[in-house]
Amino acid sequence: MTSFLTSRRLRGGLTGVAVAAMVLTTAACGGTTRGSDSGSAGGASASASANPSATIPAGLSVAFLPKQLNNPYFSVADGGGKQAVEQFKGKYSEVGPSEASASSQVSYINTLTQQGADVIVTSANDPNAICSALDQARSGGAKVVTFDSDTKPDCRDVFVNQATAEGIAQTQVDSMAKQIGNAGDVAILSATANATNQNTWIDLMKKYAAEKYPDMKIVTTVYGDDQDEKSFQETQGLLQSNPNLKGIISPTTVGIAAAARYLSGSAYKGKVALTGLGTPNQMREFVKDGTVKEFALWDPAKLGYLAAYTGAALKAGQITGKEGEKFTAGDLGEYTIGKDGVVVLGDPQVFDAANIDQFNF
Ligand code: RAM
Repeated sequence: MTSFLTSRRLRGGLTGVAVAAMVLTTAACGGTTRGSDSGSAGGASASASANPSATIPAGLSVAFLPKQLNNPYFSVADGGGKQAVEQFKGKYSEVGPSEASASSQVSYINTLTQQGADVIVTSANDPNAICSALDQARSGGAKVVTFDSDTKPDCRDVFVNQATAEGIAQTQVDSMAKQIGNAGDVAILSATANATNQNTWIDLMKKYAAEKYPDMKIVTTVYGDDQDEKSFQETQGLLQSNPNLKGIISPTTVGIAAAARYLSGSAYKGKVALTGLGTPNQMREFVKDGTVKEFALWDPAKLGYLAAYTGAALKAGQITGKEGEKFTAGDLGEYTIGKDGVVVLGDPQVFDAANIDQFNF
């Protein structure tokens, strides 16, 4: 099977050597927790593996439970998980709600517990709302990995973070500052009001902007609930009620795509800056038509892939979730558990007109 490391990112007529070199480069940039580069995942250096030689048993059932189905970001992320589960010969499934509301995931967790799932990989819509359901799943023997958006740390075994929260926040604020000359009113268009990841990034963006760019003011935050139409309307509302707005930061793939669509068909196109977190495939047309200069993300498929391998390593007894433990995540190589049971995938990637066509997700 062709690895997504080569099939998704590295296209065109590259030689085997070039591909190998680029994969190594990608790995070096992407794995802040790999090998001797303990990076920002907590800086653990001691090897404390539970039983690193334990093998992943065939037939592990691994269920992905995203914030919501019908979000292209999670389709790609869960697809990466599926690829990993097929590699280690497990049984993959994906279940989830159609809306990303706080308690919408509870009934799915309860069903997975009844079915005896070995591993549950979930992006939490709320830090607390699914905790008692996850406790029951874990009492029944399931290992719980959060990815993308965490619960409270004691509700899961490991959180697979896409990048450090600080890195994600700073990338977006720096991008906006650069585009508006470090000054002016900026609004945030978020996803749901309870989402752990969104709220962590928003807090850090506000702090970082206040310290680094005192003339740039984050004046308001609105919520599109990761629904396309609501996000579109919230963008329209922001522009109407904030006539001096210089820019919008949308740290959600659904929000930024809807905001870009609104801006591109309005008089604000090219006048109000938009940045945040988006998928290249959803944002390509808006970069090409000049609505958006740059935005960021990580490879969601790699995030899902790493999360699946993390769950398998937990269930196999290779790791327990303690800082310093190491495990191998298939084609992505070795990772180390950092502080508070967090594994970090890598650095965010910035996309612009010069590089966007190199990415297909
Ligand atoms: C949306 C979701 C997800 C977030 C991405 C960037 O798809 O809110 O949780 O990580 O955007």
